[in-house]
Amino acid sequence: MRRVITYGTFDLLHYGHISLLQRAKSYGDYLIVALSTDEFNWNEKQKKCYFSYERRKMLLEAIRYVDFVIPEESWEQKRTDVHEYHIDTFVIGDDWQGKFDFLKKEGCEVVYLPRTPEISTTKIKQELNRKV
Ligand code: C2G
Repeated sequence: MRRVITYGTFDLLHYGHISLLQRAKSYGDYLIVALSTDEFNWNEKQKKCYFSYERRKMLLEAIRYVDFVIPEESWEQKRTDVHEYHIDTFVIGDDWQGKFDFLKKEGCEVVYLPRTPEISTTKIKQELNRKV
């Protein structure tokens, strides 16, 4: 069984996220999503999520491509995650191009996928604010 992992915030879940998850799943049989906790988002990414971790986790678990959701609590956990979960392939959007190549040394394939360019959580929030 080929195991894939990806990481992210996935707030205001949209079709760009789904497309990433669908493509990530195509690299294996089992997809783990390491979901950024509310604390990690705020402390490390200065992101204030609209939905709480539990709500974002519930949404991800409802997606057919997602097999298991774990918390992302630190930047460093990727190295241990790939061993703990016997990961074959790490997948993430190409906005992170090159940032996680160190995982190749852990015996993990690293894949950067093209983002869906026209959609983002920030854009959704901006457009909703304009319509108010
Ligand atoms: N994504 C995408 N297209 C978009 C928006 C997002 O393909 N229009 C992808 C991102 O490239 C990422 C995933 O969907 O692979 C989740 O996006 P975010 O929630 O924005 O994730 P991010 O904040 O980049 O967190 O340790 C890694 C970080 O946790 C990644």
